[in-house]
Amino acid sequence: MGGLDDTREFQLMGVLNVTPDSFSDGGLWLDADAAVRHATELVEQGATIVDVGGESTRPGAEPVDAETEIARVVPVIERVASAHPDVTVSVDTAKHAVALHAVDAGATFVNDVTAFRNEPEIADLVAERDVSCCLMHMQGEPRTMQDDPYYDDVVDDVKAFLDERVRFAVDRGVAPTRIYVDPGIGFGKTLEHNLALLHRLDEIVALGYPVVVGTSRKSFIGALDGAAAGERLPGTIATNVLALERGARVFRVHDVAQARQALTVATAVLSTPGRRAPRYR
Ligand code: HH2
Repeated sequence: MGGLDDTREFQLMGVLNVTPDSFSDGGLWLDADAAVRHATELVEQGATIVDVGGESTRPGAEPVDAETEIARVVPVIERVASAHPDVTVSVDTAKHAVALHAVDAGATFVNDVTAFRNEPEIADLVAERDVSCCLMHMQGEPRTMQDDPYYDDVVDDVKAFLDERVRFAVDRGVAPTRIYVDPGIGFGKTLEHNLALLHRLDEIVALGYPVVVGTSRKSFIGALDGAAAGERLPGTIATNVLALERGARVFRVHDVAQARQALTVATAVLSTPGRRAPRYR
């Protein structure tokens, strides 16, 4: 499977939104030529996975129909897959028809923010075509998910949810080695929920599936220091490094080159031997 190399410490999943309304890059890559050019930039900067999405999932986003989503993503996926055979092309969708056309066009990874709840037959497609998938946690649906999110214990609840969705996928025939999980930062979560998930990410890692983390430019960063979406790279990098240290494997980011440098340095430090147990006074 191109690009999904389990021997790497971390992998970068570059974000490519072919939408008019994504929260930080909406409208930039709606034109297929511009989208394909941007995919090449992401790959040159170090992305081993390019995640192509045709529907925004930002809070309050209006849903789009399958035909519109297919028209946006399929021509881009086809061209990116043929231009970059060593790269994993991912489709960010919760619709079976979109996933099917995307896989036919060369996608080998299905990133479903509903973890196969919206259209469970995506699990059968992933199983039959032996492609990889990311199962993400979300409370509610994008239009209303930020209204009043509630958990008994956000980390325990997200972990139990992901465990249940992994079982569902495996029951439908998906190979366990094809499964990635994601706590869904910003999807039906308050600032405190996002911080708890990042702080205790090792508990999600303990599920035993590679963990994907998507914090890139998200509003919880702005909630902490007032930064606008285009100014949240330092906060994104801080969360990526902390998530790496806790065992996350795949980082879904808009700014691939910068994340790669931060994670390369962090990996070098973390893999240097000789650390003594910290002493607290
Ligand atoms: N976040 C977004 C979309 N897809 N997929 C995974 N696995 N994890 C995430 O955290 C995640 C995701 C939202 O970010 P973005 O694509 O930049 O914006 P939009 O949904 O507005 O297109």
